[in-house]
Amino acid sequence: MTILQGKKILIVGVANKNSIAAGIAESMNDFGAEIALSYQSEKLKSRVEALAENWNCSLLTECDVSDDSAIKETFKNIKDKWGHLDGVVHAVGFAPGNELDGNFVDASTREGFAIAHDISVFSFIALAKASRELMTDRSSSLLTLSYLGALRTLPNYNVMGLAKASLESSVRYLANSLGKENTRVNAISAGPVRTLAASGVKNFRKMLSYNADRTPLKRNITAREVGDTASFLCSDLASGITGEITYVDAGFNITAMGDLEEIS
Ligand code: NAD
Ligand code: 0WE
Repeated sequence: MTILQGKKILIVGVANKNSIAAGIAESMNDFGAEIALSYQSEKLKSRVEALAENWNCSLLTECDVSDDSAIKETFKNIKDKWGHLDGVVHAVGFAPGNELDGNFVDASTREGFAIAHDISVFSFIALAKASRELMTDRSSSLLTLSYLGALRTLPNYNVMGLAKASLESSVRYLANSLGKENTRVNAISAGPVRTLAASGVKNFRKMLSYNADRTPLKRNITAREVGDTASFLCSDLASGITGEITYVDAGFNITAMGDLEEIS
């Protein structure tokens, strides 16, 4: 299928083959998109280069999203190569490790809050600003990745929950702001996936099995499943959808109580 044929899309946030952004790149490549990738730092360059060979990736560039000049340079490279752009995928999230360990009130600091919101939220707005002239008036779309911790508490997610709440609000404000230029803005709220960002998290294995047991589908989701929904949302099949948070979580968010068989 070729629902993304002729679409040029920048994907920000591939670190390795397990990244959700890698599942998105793989799907978008299968659906016919032309892909540009950006990676955070020199350290990741060779790994992302090797992955890019598997996809129809014609542009690879370094971009630390906390650095305005790096963002500017990234879109200059895209403008020089392509002249325009049809989509930007933001799959970036970060808080300092000590913010995500222990009781929310004990763990929270002013600096950690600022970093989490800068890297995980403002960067999406910064990408929207910098891509604007390349995307305007050409049925383009912006997509970001959220998590249910935006709306509900869970152990240790702490300041990232606040950042995801702000990110989801940004989706609505950006959608309203850019709608008249025919740019759509959406988020996927994904269920837990074992990625680099998840690997440092205490008890992540337990969380995956807790989650799988309680979803209607009785399993966890894959990065490729997130990728396929991303392909849909960035395609013209989704031309009427903007400002929306789409759940790819095997149904976890809809339940208040699961099956009671196992409970004493
Ligand atoms: P990942 O570690 O593979 O990806 C996170 C990416 O963020 C990495 O590529 C990293 O290089 C990048 N990044 C961090 N700081 C950056 C900076 N300053 N500049 C540029 N890039 C930077 O992990 P992932 O789980 O694939 O995360 C992708 C997105 O998905 C995040 O927004 C995360 O919150 C979200 N998400 C993850 C899960 C999960 O369970 N893994 C679930 C729902 C949502
Ligand atoms: O959004 C995420 C990942 C967020 C994340 C993870 C880390 C770990 C390493 C952001 N910054 C960092 N910084 C680090 O130093 N997810 C949805 C995956 C995730 O992360 C959790 C989770 C889940 C689920 C952290 C605590 C509790 C649950």
